[in-house]
Amino acid sequence: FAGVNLVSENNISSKTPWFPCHASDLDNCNHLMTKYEPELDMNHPGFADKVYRERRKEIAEIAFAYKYGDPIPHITYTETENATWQRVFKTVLDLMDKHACSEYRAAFGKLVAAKIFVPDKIPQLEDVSNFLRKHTGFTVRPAAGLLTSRDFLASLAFRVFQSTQYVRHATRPFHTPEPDCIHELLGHIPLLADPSFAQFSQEIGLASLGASDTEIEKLSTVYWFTVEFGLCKENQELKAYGAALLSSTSELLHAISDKPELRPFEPASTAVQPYQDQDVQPIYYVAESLEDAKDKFRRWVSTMSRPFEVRFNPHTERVEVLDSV
Ligand code: NLE
Ligand code: FE2
Repeated sequence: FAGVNLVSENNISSKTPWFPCHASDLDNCNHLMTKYEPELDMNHPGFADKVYRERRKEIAEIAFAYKYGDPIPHITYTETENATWQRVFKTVLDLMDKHACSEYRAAFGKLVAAKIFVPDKIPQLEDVSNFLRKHTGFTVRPAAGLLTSRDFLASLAFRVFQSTQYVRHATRPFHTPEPDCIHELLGHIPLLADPSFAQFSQEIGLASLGASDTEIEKLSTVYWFTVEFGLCKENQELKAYGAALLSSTSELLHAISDKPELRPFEPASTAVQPYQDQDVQPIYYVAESLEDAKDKFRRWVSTMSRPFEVRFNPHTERVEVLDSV
């Protein structure tokens, strides 16, 4: 970092949106998007299910009460919830050998070996967090639901993954438009244990700190088409690395069918592609490899207009702001 100076916070323009500077500031990054709340969305399978809605509330309370440094509270999942996990877990096991990228398969194997991934019981976030910490320094904190992009991306800068803890409705095990812990666990956790992918995730997060609303929109769109729905090549074959593909049997099968349009991943054009989040995607972006996605992302992000740079100091868990001359 020769030639770059640490600048005081006063040097950040007053127009720069607030952003967390220490991992404990993530206590303030828990703003929710309300569009999927089972209480408010008539199409939600839990809308007419009072027991489900009560359960969601109970689990959301845990996330709202959570503070930096707390152990993640243990949840005693019901038989129904564990059964839903089991149904999805089995289909993922069946499909991953053929359709998941090698990094995912390797990490998945480690989670099984550590007895964190077992067929009949939903893993506890605290165990998952300790597992990730050992592999990549990522940790988990509980989130009450779908967070705003700004809050969600900011946490990645600190190698913190905000994870929901509730379970999708039992009547729709193979696809849900909203995140739930089955999606986080089977979709995101394996690749967050991969060092190179963890780095990629953190870099998206670092780029988001203090970014304008327009840039946040672009970053979250890139996140959407890579971390959530990305496909990549492996020996000329198409493989899934996106979490929303790996956690949804229906969407994975759709993605590898001849129905969707496949385009090469190019951050500049991918970042402005509109998308919907209600149903399976009509378009997917294909990277040459995970490394290639990361390299392309890096090159593109360096063209963003933010007048300062940031770096994460893992010893203090603090983001340092640097003047970029
Ligand atoms: N569609 C995914 C699933 O069913 O697991 C969740 C997507 C969350 C963005
Ligand atoms: Fe996700």
